[in-house]
Amino acid sequence: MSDPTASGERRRALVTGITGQDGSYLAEFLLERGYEVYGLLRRSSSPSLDRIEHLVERIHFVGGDLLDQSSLVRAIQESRPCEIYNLAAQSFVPTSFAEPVHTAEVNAVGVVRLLEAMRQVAPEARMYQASTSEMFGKVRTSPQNEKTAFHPRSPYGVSKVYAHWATVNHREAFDLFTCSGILFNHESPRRGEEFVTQKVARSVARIERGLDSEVTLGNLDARRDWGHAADYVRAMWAMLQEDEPDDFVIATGTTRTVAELCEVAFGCVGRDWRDHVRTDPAFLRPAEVELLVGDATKSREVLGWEPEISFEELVEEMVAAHLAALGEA
Ligand code: NAP
Ligand code: F7E
Repeated sequence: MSDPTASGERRRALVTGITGQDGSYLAEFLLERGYEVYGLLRRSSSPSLDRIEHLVERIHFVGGDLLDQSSLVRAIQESRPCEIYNLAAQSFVPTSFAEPVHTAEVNAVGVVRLLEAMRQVAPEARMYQASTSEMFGKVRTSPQNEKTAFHPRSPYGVSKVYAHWATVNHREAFDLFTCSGILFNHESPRRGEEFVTQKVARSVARIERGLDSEVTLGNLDARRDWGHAADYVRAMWAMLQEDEPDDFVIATGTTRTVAELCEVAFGCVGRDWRDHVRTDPAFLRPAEVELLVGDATKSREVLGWEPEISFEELVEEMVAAHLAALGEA
């Protein structure tokens, strides 16, 4: 395949998972930098373009699915990317317990399909793989960095460990420029409704507007290192601009419990979270990740990456977005 930038064309990026939270922020980021953005769109009875509604005119969509090898080959042939960002996944941990085989097909084997398509069609391209702090699972040491051993605690975590090592192995075996970004939890007003930050933010707004009186959660003691998706997509791009491919942890270095998240979120509207939060064992997981806190020293030193949005600003933005969507009281 010819080098698309050789003739002075705009740089091209292929983004899988473009309809998801990170895909929408990454598409904005790449478009701002003058990239021609191609988004892989899988067939569905009604495409979920809500998060990229404001960008659809500026994105080239190519059909494809991580479950289908030939569609990935065609998507790369059509888009001729310099950079491939693999953000597509079955990303909800509880669903991975209910659908472990589907999760493995998409998140693990799907990545091998994409790596092989890249090797066949665009071996000179650079690829980013969306790895996760869930790979650390039952953590061996804290904080977790690129050298911390993996011990995943869900079919989701297991699938991502496979994909991580497939990414490393294709780099070592076939000399491909493939990077694995080990990102800790990152959220935004575009976060899926089922994740705990969005569930809490939405409930705070509904309670404030008198539409609900309480929210039911699972484990309030679990600790997460929560950052903002807009900060984290900058790191994805930065990894692919380095001279050599490598793996990087992206995290804020601070950790909070789900209870602390509730305290900050209900505090945004001057309420005491203990008046509105109840728990139900139905939301507990068969195996839990109790503590995550990342050490992003390498990213700071090599990529010059730092998060800019604080946890409090993030939660406030999420609650404000729900309040605005519900309208004035
Ligand atoms: P998300 O909002 O759940 O988006 C997932 C995306 O994957 C959607 O665009 C979805 O498309 C697409 N997808 C699902 N199955 C697919 C398939 N078979 N073929 C093609 N596309 C498929 O996830 P996110 O929060 O943006 O996360 C992006 C990536 O980072 C994921 O790989 C996730 O596992 C990983 N990650 C996320 C976090 C986090 O805290 N957000 C942290 C670490 C790693 P549809 O619209 O068609 O469903
Ligand atoms: O759970 C606890 C739950 O579902 C966070 C994905 O993006 O980040 C995400 O995975 C914590 C867990 O995210 C409820 O038990 C309590 O300890 O928001 P979550 P996650 O499982 O950490 C990683 C990095 C990814 O890679 C994933 O793709 O909150 N929790 N009560 C609850 N969680 C949910 N969802 N709902 C509750 O009611």
